[in-house]
Amino acid sequence: MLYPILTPSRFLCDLSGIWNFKLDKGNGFEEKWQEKPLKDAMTMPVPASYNDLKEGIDFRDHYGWVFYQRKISLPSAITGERVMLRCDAVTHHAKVYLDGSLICEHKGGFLPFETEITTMMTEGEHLLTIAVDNVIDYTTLPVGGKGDMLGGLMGGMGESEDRKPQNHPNFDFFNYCGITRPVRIYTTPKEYIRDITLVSEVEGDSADISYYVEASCSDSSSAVETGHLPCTVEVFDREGNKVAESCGQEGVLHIEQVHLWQPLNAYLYQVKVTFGKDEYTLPYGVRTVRVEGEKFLINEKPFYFKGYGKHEDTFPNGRGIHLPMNTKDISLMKWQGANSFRTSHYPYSEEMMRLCDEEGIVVIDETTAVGVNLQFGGGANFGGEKIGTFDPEHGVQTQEHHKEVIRDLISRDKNYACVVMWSIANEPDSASEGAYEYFKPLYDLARELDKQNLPRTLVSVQMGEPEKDCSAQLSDVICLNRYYGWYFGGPDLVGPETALRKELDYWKKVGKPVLFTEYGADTVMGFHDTTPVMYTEEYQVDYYKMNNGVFDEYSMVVGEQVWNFADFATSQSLLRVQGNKKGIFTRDRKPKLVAHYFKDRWKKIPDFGYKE
Ligand code: BDP
Repeated sequence: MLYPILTPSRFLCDLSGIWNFKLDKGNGFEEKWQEKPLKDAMTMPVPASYNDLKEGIDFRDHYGWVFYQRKISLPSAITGERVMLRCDAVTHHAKVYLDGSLICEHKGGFLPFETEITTMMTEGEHLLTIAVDNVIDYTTLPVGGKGDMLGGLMGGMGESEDRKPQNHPNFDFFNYCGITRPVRIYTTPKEYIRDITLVSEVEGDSADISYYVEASCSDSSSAVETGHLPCTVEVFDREGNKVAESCGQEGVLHIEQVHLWQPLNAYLYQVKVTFGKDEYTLPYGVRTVRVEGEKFLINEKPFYFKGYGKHEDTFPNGRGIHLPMNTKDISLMKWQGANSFRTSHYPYSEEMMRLCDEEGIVVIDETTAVGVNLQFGGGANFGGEKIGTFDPEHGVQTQEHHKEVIRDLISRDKNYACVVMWSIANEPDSASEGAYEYFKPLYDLARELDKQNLPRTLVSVQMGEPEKDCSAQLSDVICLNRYYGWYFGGPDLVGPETALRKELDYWKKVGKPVLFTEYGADTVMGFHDTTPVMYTEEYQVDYYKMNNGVFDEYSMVVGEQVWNFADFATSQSLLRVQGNKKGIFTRDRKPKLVAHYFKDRWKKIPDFGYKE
């Protein structure tokens, strides 16, 4: 799916601003709120998560639907064009109405969807309503549990009769929701470019970019393929010189003396596609990625990942897009010598992906599959009874939706040079019965859809026995979330060090690259002690020194992504002090002691060839 941009053939209008808003306590659809202006509405900015924007726990933890509404109209200058309404992310489930009629529905809170509104946008004003549901359960991604994820014995008590219905995230981040990314109207000519796919091969100092342009007519629901209009593709370098050109909807663009997109040294070409009257320009970096033995190769050189697991999490935006913070985060990463992050635990905004392409930040792109693991909360997710995550009757029912998410993610992000690996899931129950059968088709699907054949992984949880983890068979890179010295063994660091070595001895035999995608210790900024006790800034430093020391002993460890870049909001629990405090930076991006330790370490570790 193409990112919406303004071009000589495309008009673009951003509907960001203050909308009308109302919480639905259960009667919204019955009273048909979508048909008329909302009564007693409150104001609400779009885009943003709504939860932290008004006061009171009932507002913050609202369960179910909310309604957003505004009027829209179009300038007569665009009459005759195809008009699209695009929502970049609505968390988690959206029903979109125009003048009271349902025009589209979408499940999943972190990927874009769009619908054509050409014929409905007649002269004058129209009422746009977006109803948004935040309910998560065993059919959604992320997964909602039936008990408290961190609560252990509390699991299963969540549904007691005297509690009103509420979400029980089976994951450790606040269930922020609403219209979290821009809503836009854009136009195209009637015959238009539907999608562009680019795949690079590099040979010596030249590159061949294979391209595929999908184009279609808009006036039929069957979207007829059109081969009759002229299609040209031109590539321009940074200075605006044309360096390659081709005709037809499919072909190869040859670039001599190619400038490669490199981590922390990005180079983007502009690929301009013209199809009939339609024109679209895509920034594009040429680079190659592959795994060979224990190595992760970018442009054929062994890369070492230094960086983070992150969140889209700021105050008071919640998960709402925050362009200045994205820029600041990348600046802080560069200050420290970091080169990469994982989009834990959902796809990030397209604006962030484009920024990473520009800035040369390497990205592991993760789906929304977090919480596919019913062993959390002591496994007591079903009225106190343990059930298998993939139990056909009582387990998660997410596989079909998971496929949709993989399809939409790859369709959205396939052309970004910054994306070097697909993460199919975070901490699923991948060592349990049924896991292989659940995941094998998902890995196959990713391979089939991604013409670049990027490596695929799943990020594995410490609870499972490594020997049984299906990621050993399925993943191209072994990604480990490990908490030796925190959840496992802390405050002792000696026993956990031995245990970590023992586990790495096992992975060494598997013969694939190993990447630490999470390790960390909660640390409250300002807590200090001469004896480094848990939660102090000193303990966090010692914890990382121990772990990093072990990583350095193993040649197959190709990177360290710390958990987490910054402190972040999550559900309340006895283990969380006003949020998860594993940040290397605080939520407002002030460095903890350990940020300086990592700066020192990462500045000394080269991006390429660290363990040679
Ligand atoms: C891992 C999860 C991550 C949590 C982290 C933690 O992948 O989302 O926030 O642990 O406990 O299990 O801090």
